[in-house]
Amino acid sequence: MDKIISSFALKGRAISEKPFGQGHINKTWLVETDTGARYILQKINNNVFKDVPSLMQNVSAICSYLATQVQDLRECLRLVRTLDGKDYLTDEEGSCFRVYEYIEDSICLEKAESPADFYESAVAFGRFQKLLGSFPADTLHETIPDFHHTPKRFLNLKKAIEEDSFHRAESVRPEIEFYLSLKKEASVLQDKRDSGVLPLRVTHNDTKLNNVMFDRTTRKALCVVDIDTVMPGLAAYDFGDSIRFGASTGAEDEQDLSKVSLDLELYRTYTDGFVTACDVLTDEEIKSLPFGAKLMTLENGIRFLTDYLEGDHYFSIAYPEHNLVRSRTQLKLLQETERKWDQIQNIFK
Ligand code: GN1
Ligand code: MG
Repeated sequence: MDKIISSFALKGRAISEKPFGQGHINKTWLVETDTGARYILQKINNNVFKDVPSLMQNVSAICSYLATQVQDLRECLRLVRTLDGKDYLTDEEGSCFRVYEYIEDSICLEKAESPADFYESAVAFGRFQKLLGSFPADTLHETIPDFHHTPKRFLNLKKAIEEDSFHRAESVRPEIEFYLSLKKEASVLQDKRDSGVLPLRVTHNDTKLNNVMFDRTTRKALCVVDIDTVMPGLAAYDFGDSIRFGASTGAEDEQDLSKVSLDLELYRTYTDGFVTACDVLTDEEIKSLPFGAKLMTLENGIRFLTDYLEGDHYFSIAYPEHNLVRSRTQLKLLQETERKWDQIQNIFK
């Protein structure tokens, strides 16, 4: 680890590194040096991101672009280059590492502690999407092809059920039946995307609350992080994934499903913040937002269940049934969405 850290152009010599954050894909550490400077070191998951050079071209271009748009440097991610001027380092085993400057005096939330926190995150993601409206989209690589192609996510689930390599399908029949019963919903946004009814934008695609850094003192959202999946997509994906994660009253991996429901006050608050900050959305896009929330919940539920059936090779897990637990919270949120659908529609009137 020391050899890796010392290959980057840090201010001072690294004296500590601690695991940081709750991401399910990359490994992340907070590094401190003897000058007091702090950094985020990440090992990029190249099982998920198959083409790291392209990924890092995107990341570097987006960081440079955003740096020209913000007032305060704490409002964008800043890559620290290696001593020989590269955006990332590849070690002898082929693992890839990158370093960002740590955003000082910031905090990361797993759960909104007040509607104001959630509003702030909505403004941050809405602003991010609006700003990237003038980013040259054709220069972006598709870091994970078909990332939000929900019909393909369904096909993956079916394949995992048929192969059943870990003999888990029988024990999760009710979950499988539930998700398969929603198959007809999977193509709704994809069809509108393919036909051009919904415009393609440069979107973040992974808009969990814990992918926003807040100022510790003012609680204002400072900076959107985890930009590995910035790609052309639909506004409804970004809106939807935030609702899925942040408007739930329970954690994504809450085991007690009685604690998991959809908080409509938070839902309304996020909608206000997002639509206000991203004031370029068409009427058709605004109409698509609540369905986006349903679809992102469905898609993540399917992905967690698929990963469980395939032996947990994609998302990090802390215990054997972790992915199954995650797929059950999404299932509960989908039931809640169904039950509250009319009230949700009222938010958009
Ligand atoms: C992953 O890396 P992280 O934890 O921010 C995943 C998202 C899922 C999310 C579920 C590249 O996000 O798509 O919605 O877990 N990222 C990737 O919590 O697959
Ligand atoms: Mg993350």
